[in-house]
Amino acid sequence: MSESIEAGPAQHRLFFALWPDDALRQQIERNTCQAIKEAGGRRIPAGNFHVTLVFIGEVPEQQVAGVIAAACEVRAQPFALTLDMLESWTGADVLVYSGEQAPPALGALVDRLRISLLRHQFKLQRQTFKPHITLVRRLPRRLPKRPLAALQWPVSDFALVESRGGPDGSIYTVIGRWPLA
Ligand code: 3AM
Repeated sequence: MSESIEAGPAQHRLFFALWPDDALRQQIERNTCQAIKEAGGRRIPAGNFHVTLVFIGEVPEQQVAGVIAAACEVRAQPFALTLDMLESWTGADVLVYSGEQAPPALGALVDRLRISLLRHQFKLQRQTFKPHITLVRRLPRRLPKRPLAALQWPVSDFALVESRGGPDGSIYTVIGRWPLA
């Protein structure tokens, strides 16, 4: 058997996300650093902070263009996202910075991404969407939900991101960004 058959086609683990700029990343760090210290567990590096919109999963190399085409067809309005709560989610054992009020335009963006991916023949898992940034994984104990300093995020685009496993956790690469207008 040849090497290429044994290795199989290259796969890309992809998801759509809101991707903060450096100033927002610093603000997220400032707003959450005390809570993260108290929580323990494995902290997510600030460079990896994001809000997942749709998790797509493993996509063969030759189908990545289809994901990009699906993104290009999405039209959605810019919106303001507020994150203002700290909560731990059992099962996933994560600590997250979340928003109680998801703006309707954010829900519409998620729906349109899902619909566009389905039109391009991508199968998606059912996912309930609640906007959040994961701060800590392998949380050692559940923490009571509480308000946190609010982050006001003016969202003007969305990103397609590739996730690869690294020795110290996930390594994310932004493959493309699309403006909201
Ligand atoms: O943005 P968060 O941290 O909520 O947990 C993974 C991360 O979510 C999630 O996709 C985001 C980027 O990696 N993820 C990973 N595997 C997943 C799966 N099989 C998954 N979400 C759903 N199903």
